[in-house]
Amino acid sequence: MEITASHPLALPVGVTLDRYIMHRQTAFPYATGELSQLLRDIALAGKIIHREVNRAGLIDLTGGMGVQNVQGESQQKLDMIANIRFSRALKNGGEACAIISEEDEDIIFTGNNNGKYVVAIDPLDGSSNIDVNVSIGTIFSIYRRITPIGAEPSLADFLQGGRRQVAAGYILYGSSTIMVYTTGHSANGFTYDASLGEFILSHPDIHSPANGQIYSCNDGNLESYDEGIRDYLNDCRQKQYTARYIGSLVADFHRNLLKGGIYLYPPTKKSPDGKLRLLYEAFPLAFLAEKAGCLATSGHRAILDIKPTSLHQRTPLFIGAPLMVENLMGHLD
Ligand code: AFP
Repeated sequence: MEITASHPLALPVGVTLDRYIMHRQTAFPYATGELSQLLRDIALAGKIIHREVNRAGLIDLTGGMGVQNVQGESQQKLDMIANIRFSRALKNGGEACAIISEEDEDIIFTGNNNGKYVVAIDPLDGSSNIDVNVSIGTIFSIYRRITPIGAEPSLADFLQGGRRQVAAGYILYGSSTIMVYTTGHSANGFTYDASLGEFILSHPDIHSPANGQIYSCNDGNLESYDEGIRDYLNDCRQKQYTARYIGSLVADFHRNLLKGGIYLYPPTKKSPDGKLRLLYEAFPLAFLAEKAGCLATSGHRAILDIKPTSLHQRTPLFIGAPLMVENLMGHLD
């Protein structure tokens, strides 16, 4: 067989996440490399979760723990494992002085009081999909601490507001595993090549379409949505848009980001403040979304303009293609 220059075997492997992070760091002369290392720690934990998710059915990792997390949701075995993996990676790394997680009520102090950063994380989102081989994800958000280095970090470090994030992103464990993140400039995606053990740059400088034809929401909640939302959804149906809802925020968001669409989780009777968490779901995705040309709103204000008041605060979330979000806003009071 002749291997030509354009044959897949002859093509370069591409840029690894490590190399990309290092390259980006050199663009900032005063960068110390700590944020870069923190991102690498997150990627490493992501590789481990990729492994656990892929063999979950083989080693009794599916199913619930028989307990509820701080959100009152039933905790899955993989939820707990992902939480341990990420906490351990961040503690061992040394760059993060504190973490908050969907799975823990209080701030987790890493013991690294000289660390410059705090991390808010949803270690495994969409966990009700684990047992049925449907895509799930990790969402993370990073802030530079505002408490003095060396002191014990505090709640204030986490309640700075979404626009103060220095990096945010997600890892989607889907038909392939992909890490998408931004440090406030472009949004870039790295697909995991398990045979090499590397994330490889596959989606450079993501720009989402300005408009789209996909809408994603839990239709079963329709009766409990406000009239404006129902109106908008009716409009989508009349235009014969495509309805797609996985029930894993990361997966729904990622598809819409690439193809053009809107994700909606409005207030419902059961969750009048919305279901999703501001600090480790809405903020990081909104930060990333804005870098990729999308919009994110609670229906009242841009998600990134919400002033956070507590660690596990919830918010309604409407996020996606700017023209679709603007059209939705036109239906709200
Ligand atoms: P779980 O982690 O409990 O499955 O929740 C997932 C999630 O936070 C988000 O990923 C989904 O988009 C949303 O909840 C689904 O909620 P509904 O089941 O109420 O539609």
